[in-house]
Amino acid sequence: MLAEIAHIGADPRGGYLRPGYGHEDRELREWFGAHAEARGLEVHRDVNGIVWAWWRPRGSAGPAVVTGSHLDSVPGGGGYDGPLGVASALAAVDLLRERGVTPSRPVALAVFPEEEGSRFGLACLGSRLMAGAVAPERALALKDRDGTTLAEALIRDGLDPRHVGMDRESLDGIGCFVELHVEQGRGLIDLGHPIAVGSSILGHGRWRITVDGQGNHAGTTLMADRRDPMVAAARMVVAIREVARDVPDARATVGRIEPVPGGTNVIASRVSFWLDARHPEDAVTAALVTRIRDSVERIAAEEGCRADVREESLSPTVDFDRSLRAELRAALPGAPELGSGAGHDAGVMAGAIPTGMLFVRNPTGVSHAPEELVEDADAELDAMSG
Ligand code: HGY
Ligand code: MN
Ligand code: MN
Ligand code: MN
Repeated sequence: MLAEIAHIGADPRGGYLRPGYGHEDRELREWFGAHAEARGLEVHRDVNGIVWAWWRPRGSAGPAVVTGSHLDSVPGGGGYDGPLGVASALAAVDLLRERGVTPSRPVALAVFPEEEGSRFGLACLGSRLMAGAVAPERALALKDRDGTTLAEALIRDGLDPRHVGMDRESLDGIGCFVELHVEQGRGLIDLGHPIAVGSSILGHGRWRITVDGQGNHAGTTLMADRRDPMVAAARMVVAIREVARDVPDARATVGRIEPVPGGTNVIASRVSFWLDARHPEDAVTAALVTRIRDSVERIAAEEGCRADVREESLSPTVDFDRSLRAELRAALPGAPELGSGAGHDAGVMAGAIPTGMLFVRNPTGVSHAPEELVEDADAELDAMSG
């Protein structure tokens, strides 16, 4: 199934470029919809842009069992982060039918939009809207790099921005949500097992750091006369690494930096960059960011620049539902438990309904990069059941 979408949103630099609510997204949703309809599932897209495919066997009743993931990617992302969970959800329906199992509960497959937050800057945008984890008016005002607001993107995508938001009725109809996802680290390589039950998700946040200096001419401005925000930002990025390196288990990343105006012979007037900081304990993340703020302000002053640090999102560490974890472990004898350093829609849904995760071994241990991999043998159910 994944080979069928391998051509969609290929990033010329390698990997994939599949921003949420964009045309690649639409192609991917159509792929999912066709597979779901071919299985007789009832497909619809809700007010938040989440695509649902329902299997309501005759006689089924009660809160639904939901599984699924996302299809959007980070820039240069791998082919499994998201799509593996969606393809596995479809394969799970096939397997139940092959084994003649008719679920006593309604079953739904879900595809959440803009999980990576690569377009509008807020991760898990679709699931946050559904779970009421972001105020609709704040979400609708989010802008992409072209200045398009989410509201405009929704309209272009055939959705009505006035209806986005917490979907209490849908949440009340769901008994549990389980997301299967490629493991994005080395945990299962080191444990020597094909699959793990998710135990938790690392708390994580994003901050935008804006450094203002004096734009000027590269040739006429002596070094002593410069207030160069690019130099200040570069020093800040190194300082961030130094601060995070001496806090055990902390992770701090700057993967995106944008100088303005960005001319080769121009000293920048402004440099923006984004901090992604994470730690198992939310208080430690907060302390880490405080130390980073202090370094940023000190360096800005030393470089004759001004800096602004603005929180864009903050998600607490999430522990998955204990009884669901026990059920998943029982279904997969011998499977270890693993915490996730990566965020997922399941991390947001866990705030609203009983939620769990399954992670499938990634033999490269690399993710958010083209090398991300899953071997078929590890993704087959019999491998999973040990
Ligand atoms: O950023 C994350 O951890 C996730 O892949 N969105
Ligand atoms: Mn993902
Ligand atoms: Mn991801
Ligand atoms: Mn000139």
